[in-house]
Amino acid sequence: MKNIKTIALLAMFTLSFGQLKSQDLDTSMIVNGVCGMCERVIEKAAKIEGVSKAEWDSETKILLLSYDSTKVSLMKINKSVAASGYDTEYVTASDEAYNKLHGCCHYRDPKIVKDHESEKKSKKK
Ligand SMILES: [Cu+2]
Repeated sequence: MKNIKTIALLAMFTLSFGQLKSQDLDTSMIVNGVCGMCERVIEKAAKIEGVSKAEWDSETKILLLSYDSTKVSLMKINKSVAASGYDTEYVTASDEAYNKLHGCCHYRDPKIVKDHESEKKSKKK
């Protein structure tokens, strides 16, 4: 009787560990943006329920994600980021959301993108 209980407990542990492993998916995608302010907005928008990690890099434009696929879909994360005003690989932000961004974050404006690039170069010197 005791043995059966032990086996049942072990089986339960193994199952729950297996589930934890398969639930959290790691992925990455491109999100358009230019600066540190964009980083904060993008990461906050991406970190909805079910997302355990959201890290965006302004130089590579890559958003690293870890999310629980049983709680949230990748599309939902994309839509949340787009709603904050940023274009993702899969969802384009509405002009309305984009226009609400801070002036220096208007990544669709080539002049602003260029300004940020020269900013970075001068910082490196
Ligand atoms: Cu910005």
